[in-house]
Amino acid sequence: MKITRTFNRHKIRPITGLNGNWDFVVESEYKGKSQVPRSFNRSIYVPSVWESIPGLETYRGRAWFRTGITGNRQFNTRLVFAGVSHSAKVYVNGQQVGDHEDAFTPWDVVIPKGNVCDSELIVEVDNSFGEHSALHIPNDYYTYGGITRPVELQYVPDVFIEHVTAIPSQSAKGWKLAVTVKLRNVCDSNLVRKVSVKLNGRDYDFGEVSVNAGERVSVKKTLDCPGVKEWSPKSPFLYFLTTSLSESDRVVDDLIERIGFRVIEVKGSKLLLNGEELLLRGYNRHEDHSRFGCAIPPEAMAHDIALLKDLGCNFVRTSHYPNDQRFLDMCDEMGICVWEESHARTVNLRHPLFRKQITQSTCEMIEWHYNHPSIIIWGCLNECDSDTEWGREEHTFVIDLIRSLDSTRPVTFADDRGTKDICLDLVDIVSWNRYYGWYYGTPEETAENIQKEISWLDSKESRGGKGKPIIMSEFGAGAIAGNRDTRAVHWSEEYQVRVLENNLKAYMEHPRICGVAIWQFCDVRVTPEGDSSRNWPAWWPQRPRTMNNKGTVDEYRRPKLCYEIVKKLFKKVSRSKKL
Ligand code: ADA
Repeated sequence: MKITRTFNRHKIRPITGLNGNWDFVVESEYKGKSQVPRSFNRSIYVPSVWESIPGLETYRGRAWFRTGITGNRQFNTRLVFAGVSHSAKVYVNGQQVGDHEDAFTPWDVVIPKGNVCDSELIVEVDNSFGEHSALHIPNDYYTYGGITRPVELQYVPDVFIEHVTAIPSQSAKGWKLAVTVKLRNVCDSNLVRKVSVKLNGRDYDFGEVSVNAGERVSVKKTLDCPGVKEWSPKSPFLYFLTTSLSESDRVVDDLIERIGFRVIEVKGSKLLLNGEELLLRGYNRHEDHSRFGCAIPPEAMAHDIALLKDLGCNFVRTSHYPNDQRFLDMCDEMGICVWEESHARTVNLRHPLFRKQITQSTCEMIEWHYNHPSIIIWGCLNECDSDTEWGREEHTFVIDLIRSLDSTRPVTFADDRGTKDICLDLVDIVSWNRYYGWYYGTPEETAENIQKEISWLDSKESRGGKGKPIIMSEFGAGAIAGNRDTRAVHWSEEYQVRVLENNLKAYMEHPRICGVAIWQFCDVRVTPEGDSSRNWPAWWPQRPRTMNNKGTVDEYRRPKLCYEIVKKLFKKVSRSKKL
C-alpha cells in the first residue's frame, strides 16, 4: 500500500492509511469545557491544510481532529505521521500518547498491544507562532495548519525494524553497500531475532540479534553488489532493499527501502557524481500550492516535477525545510538532484528552544530521508547570522551534527552576508544568495559583481572559502503574473526576464560556479504577521498580494514570460554536460 511513499514498504507488516475525512473543530468554535473536545462541528480531509476550508483561509491557532482506529491484540499499534503543521499532541481514548513540534519531518507513536482495539484517535494541532516554536516564525513563506501529510497505521511485533540505512560505495571490485538495520524492542522482555536482507536477487544473512527490553540495536554489514547499474540524473536506476526479521524461521516483520548506487564528492572546486563533473541547474521550491497549501497531493507534485524536467532542471533545493518523502521519491525516480535542508530561515539562533528544535529537525530529516539517492547535499541555517561569533557557534553545532549523522554527503548553508561571512571554513560547498538586479545593482552588473566576490573568496580574506565549489543558491526577481510592460520595470514579467537572463549567463558561464538554483519555482503565500519575539514589524505584507512573486510559474503553475528563457539557457547547458 502506497501511503507516505510512492512504493510499497511492506509485504509482511500489516499497514493501512488514515487518509479520509476526520471529525474536526477549531478552538474558536469549540463550545465544550473538556481539555480534549468531545464535540466536533466540522469534518476535514486528511491530509490537507485547514486554510483550504472556506472561512478558515487565515485561521491561526489550535484545532482538533478525530477518527477511529482498530487495534490488534497480537500486535503493537504504530502511528506514523509524515507531517503535522506544526505542533501536535496525540490522544488515544482520551490518554495522551505522543507529541511533536515542527511540520516538516516524519515521526511516530507506538501504543503497546492490548491498549488499542476499536479506539478513538484525537490529534490536537496548533499552527500559532510563539515562544514554543523557534523554527516556525512569521516568514517569507506561510505556516499552514493541519495534518498536512499522510498518516500510516501499522501493526508491529514486539521487536520490529525501525529504520534501514544504506551507503553505496565504489571499489576496484565494483559497488558495495554498507547496510545498517536498526531494530526496536517495545516490550518488557529481552528477545532474539534473525535478520536477513535481499537485494538485486541476492540474499545476505545478518545473523541473530538480541534486543533487550525497551531498547534499540543496530546491526551492520557491507554487501558486495556485482552487476548493478548506477544512479544518475540521466539514468536514475533504483533497487529495492528488502529487510526481513524472523522468529524461529517464521518471517514476522519486513521493511522495503529503495536505494541508488551513486557517490557524490567534492574534488577541488568541482562537484563529482560517480566521478563525473556535475553542473547543477534548477530551482528553490517551497511546498506551496494555490489550492492545497503545503499539503500538495502526489499528482500535483508529479506536475511540478514534469515542469522542472521540461525546464531542463537536474536540481532542486527544498527551501527551507525537509520535504514530503513522496516528492523526494519522485526526484529519485526522475533523476533530480536534491539539496535538502533542516528547517531554518533567518531564525533566532539565540532562542531558548533553537538547539533542541534544530537538532530534532536535522536528526529526523537525516534518519528518515537517508536513502534517497537524489539527496546529494545537506543544507542548514539559511541566512542565519553567519557573520557573528555566536552565529558561528550555531553553524558549527549544526554542521557537526549533520556530519555525525552522515559523513557521505557534502554540507553547506546559504549565505547572504558576503565578505562579512566568518563560517565558510565550516562547509564543503560555498552557497550564495545574491539578488543582483533586484535588491541591489543592475542585472547587467551581475558578471562584474560576482567576479569580485569570487576573487575575495579565493583570497585568504574569506577565512576558509578559498577554492571551494560555489553554488548560487538563490537569485531572481519578482513579477506579478500577467503584468506585461514594455517599460520592463520592477514587477513586470519583462524585468524578471532581464534579471534572470543576466544572472544565469553570468553564473552558468563561470568556471568556479558548479550550480545554480533560481529563486524561485512558484509564487508562494507569505505570513502577514510581524515577529513580536524580535520586535520585527509586519514586513511580508509589503509584498504584492502578500505573496512572494519571484516564481517562474505562479501559484497555479501558470508559466510567466521567463519560463522559456530559463528553459533555453538550461537546455543549452544540459546538451554539453554528461549529467
Ligand atoms: C532570501 C530568502 C528567501 C526569500 C528571498 C526573497 O534570500 O532566503 O527565503 O525570502 O530572500 O524572495 O527575498
